[in-house]
Amino acid sequence: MDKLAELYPAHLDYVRQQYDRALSATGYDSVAVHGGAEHMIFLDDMPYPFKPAAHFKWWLPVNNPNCFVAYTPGQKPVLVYWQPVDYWYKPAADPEGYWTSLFDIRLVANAEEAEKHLPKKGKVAFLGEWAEHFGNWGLKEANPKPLESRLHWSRTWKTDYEVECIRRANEVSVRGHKAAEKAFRSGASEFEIHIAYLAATEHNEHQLPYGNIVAVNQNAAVLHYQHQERERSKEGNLHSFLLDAGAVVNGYASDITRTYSRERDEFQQLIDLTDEFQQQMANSVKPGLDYKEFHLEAHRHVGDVLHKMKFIDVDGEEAVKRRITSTFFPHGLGHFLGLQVHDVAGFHKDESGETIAKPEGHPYLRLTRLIEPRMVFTVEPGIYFIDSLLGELRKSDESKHVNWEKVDSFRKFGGVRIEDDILVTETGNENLTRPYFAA
Ligand SMILES: [Mn+2]
Repeated sequence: MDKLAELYPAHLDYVRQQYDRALSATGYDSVAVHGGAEHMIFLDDMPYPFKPAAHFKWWLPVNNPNCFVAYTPGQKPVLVYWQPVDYWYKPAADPEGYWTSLFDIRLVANAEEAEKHLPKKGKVAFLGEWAEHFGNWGLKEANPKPLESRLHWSRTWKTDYEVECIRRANEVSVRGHKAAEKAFRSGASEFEIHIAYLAATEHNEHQLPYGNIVAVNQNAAVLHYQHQERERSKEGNLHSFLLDAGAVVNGYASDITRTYSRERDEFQQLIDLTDEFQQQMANSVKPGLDYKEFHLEAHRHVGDVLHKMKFIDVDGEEAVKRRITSTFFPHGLGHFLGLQVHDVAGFHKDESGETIAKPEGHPYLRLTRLIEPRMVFTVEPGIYFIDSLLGELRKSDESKHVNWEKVDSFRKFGGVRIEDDILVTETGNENLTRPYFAA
């Protein structure tokens, strides 16, 4: 039997238990979880790519619009499965797979037919993207905050099934990363590299967990660089390549970044030093760690690398104190990963949804919690040469600590980021990404 088939029943049990607890704590008798609907482009007759809602994907791997999971504690969950009669588009195939026997499946031919399969008695909560006609169906309690924050809180701890999905998403994604590196080394354009990645991962663009960041040379200084240049760099003008790209397996994402230098030059040295402390940090992950501290530790490493490579004349500790490292490392060290690339509950203090504040001066950190087994998050430090941020540093009192000639000579490389996906175990961690690069 496939491992996912083996693991799925326990996952569904966990999801059901979490719903049982959350519904009873918030006073609901049942819930209708909507997977979402297609959205039409303004004044056009075609939809945007459909993305199922995370609430829905947590239950089962169905990627089909207008579906519902209807659940009443104590009863078998109902899947309302949309299967229209249509000769313009190919309707969804019959439900198939290891999860089908665990649902009471009702096929419906149009969205409205779904109504009669949704819970009617007692207090019914609705989770998902609201549409006006749901009001006519008698639904009204849309996305109540207390229920939502409890369910988000529960998604903190990944089941074995979820971990296996993320692991497989890593395996697929690394295939793409390897193909992309090869394309870069052969002088391909950003667009050609992007196509090589899609082919190797067998993903359509709309199936990616996020838009690929395919950044050659100084484009790597744009943190979420969103274009793909069609033109190749002229020989001698090709310096560096940063790829931040993931994959999706059964709704679960991977999120991986690698950086390459064309030559064995000083930029390669910067990559090596970043990779060294990234691995050291990733290997040190264990329960009890405070991710806020972990983020600040990364800043000290960034400072040490900048000092070692003589970009600055103060050591790591001092560079953090003077906030110099924030110019070179202006994003958070990482974030939760799961059904969403930036998964929910990164700031939760408890199930009520109260939050843990970010450290002062670090507004972009997305994870502030104490680390526990079964969490999955990224560790992704970076060092960049971003014109606008360097401009501010240059005008500041700290400018005197910077070797500007050296900094200027690195602008053409853009920057480096190394990102792995880490599972926290009882005693330490499992790196979900590295083994596939080694294979
Ligand atoms: Mn990331």
